[in-house]
Amino acid sequence: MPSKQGLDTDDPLAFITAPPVDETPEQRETRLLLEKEAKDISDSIDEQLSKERQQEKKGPKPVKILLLGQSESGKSTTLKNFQLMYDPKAFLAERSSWKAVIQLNVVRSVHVVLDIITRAENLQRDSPLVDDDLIALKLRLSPLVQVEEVLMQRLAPCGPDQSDPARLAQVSYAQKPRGVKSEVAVNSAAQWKAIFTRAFDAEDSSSGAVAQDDGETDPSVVLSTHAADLKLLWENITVQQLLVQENIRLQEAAGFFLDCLDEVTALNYAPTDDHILRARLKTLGVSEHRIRMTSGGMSGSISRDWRIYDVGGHRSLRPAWAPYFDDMHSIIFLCPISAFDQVLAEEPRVNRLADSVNLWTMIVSNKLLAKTNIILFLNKTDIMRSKLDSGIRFSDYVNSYGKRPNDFESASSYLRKKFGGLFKEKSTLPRVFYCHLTTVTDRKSTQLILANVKDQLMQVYLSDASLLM
Ligand SMILES: Nc1nc2c(ncn2[C@@H]2O[C@H](COP(=O)(O)OP(=O)(O)OP(=O)(O)O)[C@@H](O)[C@H]2O)c(=O)[nH]1
Ligand SMILES: [Mg+2]
Repeated sequence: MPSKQGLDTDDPLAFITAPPVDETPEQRETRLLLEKEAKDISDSIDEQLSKERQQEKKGPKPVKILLLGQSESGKSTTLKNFQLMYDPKAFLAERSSWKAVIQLNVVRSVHVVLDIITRAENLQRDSPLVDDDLIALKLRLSPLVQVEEVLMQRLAPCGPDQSDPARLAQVSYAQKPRGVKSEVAVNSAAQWKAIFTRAFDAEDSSSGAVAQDDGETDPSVVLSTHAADLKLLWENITVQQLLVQENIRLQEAAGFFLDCLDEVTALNYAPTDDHILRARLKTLGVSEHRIRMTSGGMSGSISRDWRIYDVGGHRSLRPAWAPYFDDMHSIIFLCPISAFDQVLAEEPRVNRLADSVNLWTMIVSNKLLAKTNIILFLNKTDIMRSKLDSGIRFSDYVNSYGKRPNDFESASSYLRKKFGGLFKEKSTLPRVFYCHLTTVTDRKSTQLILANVKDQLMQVYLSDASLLM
């Protein structure tokens, strides 16, 4: 059937791209020129992609590693360590983007403290616990709440993605348990870093063309002008008492920076590597990170492309893991052992250690992963130590621990045996159990472990003929 414009085509949408009926010879010439340019560009992109595909087919297959574990287990922090060690240039380029995340972590902690003071005020209207000085301090710090909004707006400029229940949960403050503030999450690492890098490069430039900030909402300016008050708040005895009363251990919470206010509130603050490892930004979806790894040996050095996949650990995000299982060479599974006395933020009836054990059982018994190399990181050992030292009893939460000593060595070796036992029992094919006690926010110790993991995986893959082709 001929189209509206008499085009002899079967494509019902052809008239959209067809030239106008009254086109002049000059217009036709310009159009053809533009069309040729567009085609040349498109052809060169196709050619590039095809070359890359050919290259991938010809060269050795990349080594693929999947980071798994519940939310806040330390997956993204492990990825940062890999990048810091083996792709430091990329890590350096992203330094400015992390500044905003750390600022957001700071104001979030402050927001928690301000809310606690408000609750105490409401509950104890006539009590002298919250005195006039503390109320005045709280009022002076209220502009920080606005800064939190500015930073959140920058991170998710279009607002919550209504189609994503996890993201929606992140922005809904009201549904969180008492004392727990919602967090910001990102879908694609590249996307948020691009947004922040643009914003902060503009801020650092001398043009003064800082996007939408004026002095009153610019996070760096507000934090620096309130530096003294922030310290007063964190050092305030009543605040410390209220935190104890409400059983909130902010120091152990993700993204805690109130212990280094001098550094993070400085106007020219540039995050250190250690601060970047401590920064908290929740992951949504799955992101792929490419790193070129080189391993030296007696017979010379060998290079391989590694693809590391970081996933979101929130329960609603776990169904997205399975499509990555069938061609994965190795899994690093993280269990935050310090979470033995905590519950899941998304499911307050579930103990976090029990959730990790269930996840571990599911992963090691999964048939698609029967031949996959699995490495267990029993992580957050620093917090585990301080919890046990402060008198929190492991056996109060893990009945089977019985009367064993409440110290780190006994509890960690108990957990290592439990996880190892499940691994042996549930694996459908025999394989070696690799397990490390880690604190992935500690660069030095983590680098030793990652170097070990790298060499181990390189050995495994060099002996696998299919990976060499
Ligand atoms: N003290 C301490 N903090 C840690 C350790 N590992 C990770 N963290 C912190 O815990 C927080 C959560 O770590 P992430 O790496 O973001 O956790 P994740 O597993 O990627 O979490 P999702 O993205 O929600 O799945 C961050 O603020 C980290 O700096 C650790 O061993 N010790
Ligand atoms: Mg993450």
